[in-house]
Amino acid sequence: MAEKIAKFPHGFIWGTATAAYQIEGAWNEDGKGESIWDRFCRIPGNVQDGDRGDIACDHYHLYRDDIKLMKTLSLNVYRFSIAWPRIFPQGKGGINQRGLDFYERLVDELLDAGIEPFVTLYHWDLPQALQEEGGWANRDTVGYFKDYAAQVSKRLGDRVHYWITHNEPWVTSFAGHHSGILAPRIKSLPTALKVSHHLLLSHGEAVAVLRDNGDEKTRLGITLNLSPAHPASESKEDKEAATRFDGYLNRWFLDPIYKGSYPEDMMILYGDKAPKIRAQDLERISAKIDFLGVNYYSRQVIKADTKEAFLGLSQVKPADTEYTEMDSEIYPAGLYEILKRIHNDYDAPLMYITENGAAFSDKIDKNGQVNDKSRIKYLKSHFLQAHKAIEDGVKLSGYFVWSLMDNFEWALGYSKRFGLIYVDYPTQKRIIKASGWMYKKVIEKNGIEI
Ligand code: GCO
Repeated sequence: MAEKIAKFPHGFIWGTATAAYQIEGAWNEDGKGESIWDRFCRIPGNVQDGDRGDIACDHYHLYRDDIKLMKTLSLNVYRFSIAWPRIFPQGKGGINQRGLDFYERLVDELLDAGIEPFVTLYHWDLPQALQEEGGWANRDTVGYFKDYAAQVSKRLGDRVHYWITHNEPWVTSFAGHHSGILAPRIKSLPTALKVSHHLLLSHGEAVAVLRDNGDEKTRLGITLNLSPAHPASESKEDKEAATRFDGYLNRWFLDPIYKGSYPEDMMILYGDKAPKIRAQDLERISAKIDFLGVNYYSRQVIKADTKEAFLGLSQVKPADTEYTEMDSEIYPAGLYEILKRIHNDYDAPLMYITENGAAFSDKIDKNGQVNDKSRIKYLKSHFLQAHKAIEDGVKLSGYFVWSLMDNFEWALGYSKRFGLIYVDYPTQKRIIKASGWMYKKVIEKNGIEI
């Protein structure tokens, strides 16, 4: 029987994503300053098993070998982040050229391998010195971020064409400053909301400066973590609760960027805790961008819950379905749904899936291989939903799997493995998993066998 292939459009790009703190290690080398994650990990109880990113995948030293592996996987593109404290150890003031040198070597090596770099400027590792001055809750940080974006793009802008200002500002805001499960471990709703506004503002400011330092090839965007919010039942209460959750997670970020306004229902709900917005802020935030990065992992099922004080809702775990090691529901149709919804509600922007992937308890078998069947199934089912979205008119131009290799999963330390490549941390040996070999085939065919 002839195999059937779901073909992607010509020019569709395939890659993987990582983040500096999760893979680089070399936490205090070559003049790097301390980040809020270096600090957070040193406080007992913050990270599972007391793990920290001091060494991580030692990518800072092994990047050449890692790029060889990317070549083996036939990647077209590679998304990575720059550690702000490598460039400005104190967050502002004196530049550390050795930090910029590292990223220049990385970019040049990627380009030599024929791999296009996608650079994220902020993937959560704020210089600790800026945190001492209030971090993202301090409006001055917006200006420091702009200076950082200016210096990095001055050095790399002739070779890097794709820039992502922020990774998942919802996580920085709410997981960092409301639930406080991530750095800098603050637990205050007004602070979290203020942080979200400053992050968005810094995005707009960075877009302006990246545009100035760029050329006609420059493409700018932001990455948001988005999920459809489904009501747990048909009841009016559950439906309204799902709408609130959608406002909290999705619209709070999408609306200011694409419509130049915060969602009114959420402004009313947050009341006097809502951020203070100055004239022109929203105009800056909604500066024209070239693409939206979508990180998709799962959907959220929501029910009304009057006992819950913040949004009056709680999350429901559907039964009779599969879950990843992160305990997140495997729900590929949600990817199609969120892409289609953005397409319809936000004027059909060009999009990339900048993260999608799953953690499973991978084991090396007796032949030294990692046969991660669950990940293969997870990825293929999501690729097919992306394919369907494109067929239905969504402007999706590329796909980045999270992640290139197993790495430091934030507060869960090294306990969760997301990679297409297995990392044996004590030896830093890498093994391409079966999912990596599957992905290589997908890339080479620009399509998926069905
Ligand atoms: C994310 C984070 C990644 C995580 C991944 C898996 O952007 O959520 O960017 O750093 O490791 O999502 O949880």
